[in-house]
Amino acid sequence: MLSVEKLANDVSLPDYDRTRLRPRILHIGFGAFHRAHQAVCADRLAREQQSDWGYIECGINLQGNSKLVSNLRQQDCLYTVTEMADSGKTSRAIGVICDTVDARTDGIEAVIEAMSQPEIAIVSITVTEKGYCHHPANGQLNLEHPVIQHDLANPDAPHSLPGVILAAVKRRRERGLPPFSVMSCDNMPENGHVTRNVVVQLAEKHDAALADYIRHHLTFPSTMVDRIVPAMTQEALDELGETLGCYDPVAVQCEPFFQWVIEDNFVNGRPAWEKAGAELVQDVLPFEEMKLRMLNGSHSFLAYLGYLAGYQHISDCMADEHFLHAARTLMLAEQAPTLRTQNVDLTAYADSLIARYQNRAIKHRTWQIASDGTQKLPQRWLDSIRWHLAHNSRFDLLALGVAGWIRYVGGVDEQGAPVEINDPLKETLAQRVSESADGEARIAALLSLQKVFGDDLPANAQFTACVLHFYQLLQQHGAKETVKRVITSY
Ligand code: NAI
Ligand code: CS2
Repeated sequence: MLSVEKLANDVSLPDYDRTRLRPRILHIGFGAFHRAHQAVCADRLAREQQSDWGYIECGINLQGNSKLVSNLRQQDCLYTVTEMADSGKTSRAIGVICDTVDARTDGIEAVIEAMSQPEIAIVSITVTEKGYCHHPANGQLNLEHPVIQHDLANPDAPHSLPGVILAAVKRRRERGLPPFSVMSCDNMPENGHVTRNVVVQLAEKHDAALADYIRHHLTFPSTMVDRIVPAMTQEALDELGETLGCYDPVAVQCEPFFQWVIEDNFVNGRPAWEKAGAELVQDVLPFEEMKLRMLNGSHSFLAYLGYLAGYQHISDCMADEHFLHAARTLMLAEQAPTLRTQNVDLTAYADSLIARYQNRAIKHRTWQIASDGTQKLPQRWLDSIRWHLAHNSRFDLLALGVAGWIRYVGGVDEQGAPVEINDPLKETLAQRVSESADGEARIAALLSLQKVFGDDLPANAQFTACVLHFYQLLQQHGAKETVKRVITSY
């Protein structure tokens, strides 16, 4: 456990009076990313601007484990963040967490009650794309989702993110408390709109007046978030313990880079995030699209092709000149032209992304990024492919990415070993794979996943032929050689 007395001298400690903090933001999803991103920003504000904005950390995932939150409680809500550069590490202890509440240990009622405290002005979220229970292809609430079905039957004891938010809004309204702003920090385009959609659509099923209240009184600012924060492993925690001076089970490691662009649309106040490195803007969409397509799009390409090629980490992919060249070409030739972003030097942006991927101190597993592909592909690749089809331009690398994903979810790697697929549609994927012969039939079976590819892409002969072509190259030559051939003849 972390103990301040044992921490090494070079770990920077919160130098502010933690008792002054007010729990005004409730954050849902105490994952690695939140710990290294939004919480660090709030900690900087408390240190440098005497901000009193503190966090209540909240877990609602009944399938997850509550170990992190219980560990955090045992160490006085303190934990460390270590920035990893090739040139060295910098660690700081984060002190902005005032309290925690977890549905698994405290019950969902305690969660709703915490969200209904008068002081809560913002509910922020990092629950991964799948936590929103929406159709990734169109952003609408998935009413057939088992947790949504549960919440429709049990609105006062919900299990889903939209259900929990709705129950809290209802209670606050009944008590005459001011509404809060709901801020998604997950990697989705127009993440605020997606969140608003799922909450309002669920509300409509119960109570039209409540849905109307949400439309008029709550805001759902969108954000673009960026910092590479790999999942911690036991090995990384043990190693880090040596540097920190004591073992911190809640510790995270991240790259030095930090970016946060926030739509300035809050109903009940907000911290002065702009004083700690964030940008407050009117329209986040151009920033989100740029990041999702250039960064996340190339990440997913490297994840599937890199995994198949035997590269464990993104930095290993970067040591292969053909993978590096393919990632940069994907960004600049196939993603950049599709963007609405203005006044940004996209070549410089691409080069900065490659430099970040080359950071060998960050062990970002291709397998981790490959997870939840059905939730990620639409915004990372498929909208760009639609753009190219409409503009009659080239999308070879995007199609190679789709072919790589199909090989990956086929469940067997190039050495014949099983691939551990992590995806909310894992059963559906496995069924389609087992019921189709490898090759054209497999491609058709997977592309017909309407929730991911829509109706248009599987019906487009140019798209399916392109994916088939690259799939066959992967079958014949393997991922390493295919990427080399495709990029050398590009
Ligand atoms: P993580 O796995 O460490 O944490 C995910 C959190 O979401 C956990 O607290 C988990 O309990 C909760 N969760 C998962 N499924 C849920 C569900 N169905 N309902 C409610 N809660 C659920 O992942 P991490 O690294 O914190 O990333 C989370 C998200 O943050 C990503 O999916 C992405 O959208 C965003 N992000 C992550 C970055 C990174 O480098 N790790 C960078 C930029 C954005
Ligand atoms: C990654 C992202 O896991 C993934 O899918 O592409 O988490 C990526 O590391 C972040 O978006 C960087 O900000």
